[in-house]
Amino acid sequence: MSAKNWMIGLLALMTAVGLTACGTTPKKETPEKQEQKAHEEDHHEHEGDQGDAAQDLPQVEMNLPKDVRAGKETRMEVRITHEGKPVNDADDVKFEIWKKGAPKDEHEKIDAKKSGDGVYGIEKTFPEAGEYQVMYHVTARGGHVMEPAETLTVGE
Ligand SMILES: [Cu+2]
Repeated sequence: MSAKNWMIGLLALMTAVGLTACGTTPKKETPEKQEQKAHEEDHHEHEGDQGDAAQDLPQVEMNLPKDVRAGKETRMEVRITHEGKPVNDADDVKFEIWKKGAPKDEHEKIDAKKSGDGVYGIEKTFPEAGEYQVMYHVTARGGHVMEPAETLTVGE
């Protein structure tokens, strides 16, 4: 009985790791698949030493601007909080941006800079109008937070 429960637990953990994993490991210049694997292993370690991780993860709120135009500098920000307070010591905050349908190796990753209390942002000029996907990757307080990309429409 305990062996079976253990298997279920392992499966649940693997699912959780899979959901939070991303292919962003800028320190290594390895092919994408290896990067992904390395990243997943990072997550795995976090899970192990943290126990009830979900409860402790920082909260990230992304507000994409409404009226975005091609060729015009656009500011995008996330606000990070942890246990109700702004997080000003995030280890790594990145934006990942790509034109809808673009392959993974054409995704642009931009490091965000802290610009306010718990606020981190980037400036990006979109070269052409169209539909873009935007997502964030936040590493802070021993956890990694990311969510499925949001669509941003860039006008002429
Ligand atoms: Cu990520």
